[in-house]
Amino acid sequence: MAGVEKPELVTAADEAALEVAFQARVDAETRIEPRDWMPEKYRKFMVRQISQHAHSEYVGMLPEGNWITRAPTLRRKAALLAKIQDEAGHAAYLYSAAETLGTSRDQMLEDLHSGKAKYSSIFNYPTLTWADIGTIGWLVDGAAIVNQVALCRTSYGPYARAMVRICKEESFHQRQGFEIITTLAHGAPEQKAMAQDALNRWWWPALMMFGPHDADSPNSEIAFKWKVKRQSNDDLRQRFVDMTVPQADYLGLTVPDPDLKWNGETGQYDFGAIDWEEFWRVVKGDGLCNRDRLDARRSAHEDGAWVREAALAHAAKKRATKSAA
Ligand code: FAQ
Repeated sequence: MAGVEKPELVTAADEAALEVAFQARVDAETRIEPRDWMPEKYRKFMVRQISQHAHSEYVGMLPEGNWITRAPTLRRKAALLAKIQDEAGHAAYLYSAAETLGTSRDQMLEDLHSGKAKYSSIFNYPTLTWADIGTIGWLVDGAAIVNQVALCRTSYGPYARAMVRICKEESFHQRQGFEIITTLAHGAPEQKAMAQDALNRWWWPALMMFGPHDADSPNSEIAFKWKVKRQSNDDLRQRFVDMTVPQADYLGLTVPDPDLKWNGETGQYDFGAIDWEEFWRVVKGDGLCNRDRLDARRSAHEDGAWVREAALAHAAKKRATKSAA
């Protein structure tokens, strides 16, 4: 099916017809591409979600970056470095995908640094021990995969394609985390206690990554209509719980939820209430590490100004040499 390109002059009637054609394309599972006509609301919605996602990958390097110098072996250090570098790559693909919608990287970074833009709540929790690094791979990347596999079929082409590659890399991240946690959980009693303590602190924040309950999720209705979302926040959260509890059992660790129990009728785990007050506090900037994370990103941006200037000067010089030739 050919793309619906924007005509030069658009009347209100044209606009309504274009919107109908746009929705028909979405309903027919045809990907929306950057040069296709799209409603302004769709464009803004995608910039919001993709840029928040990019910021999450970008800020998400910080909790793990904290442990590069303290990784227990050279092998662990090499794997952690590679993982963190992958997260930088994910941010880069996602910023590029958002740029195809007409925003700029400078604008997105300004919104992040000013505190205007959101990023995932999970990255506002501290990494206190090496077990936290294993737990981030196991739970945080594990939750990210559950959410992002669904996004590989999202309606905006550049975002969906970025997600395919990101998911492949996230599954390596999940396995490296699970391997760290397996080693600790099957190690000395002190190591097992570290693994349990990390699970105690990261379990509930990991469940919060999926966002508010469906009934309190203002973006979901339109996200389903535009096939940005394919599965609801609660359905994905449930899938994550069902997948992760048997892994904790295998490790001999206890999920910190007294209400967690298998429900033979639904074929799923029932689990306890999430502390939504904590969730919103963290989302609104008052988590344990929100200020540190933004300060670290702002100073990295300022310290890197000379690299950006040098790269631009080099590109300008190359262009000038090419046009003179
Ligand atoms: N944290 O109406 P909904 C990763 C906001 S990547 C902060 O349900 P929606 C990889 C939401 O933005 C992790 N804010 O929203 C990695 C909205 O506010 P707005 C990031 C949250 O968009 C691993 C408001 O609440 N993944 O981890 C959160 O339909 C290890 C109402 O919520 C993505 O970004 C939250 N947890 O559903 C990196 C995936 N939840 O914008 C390093 C793409 C909700 O109206 C190390 N995003 N909010 O002002 C999505 O799938 C969706 O945006 C959801 C939220 C599911 C996150």
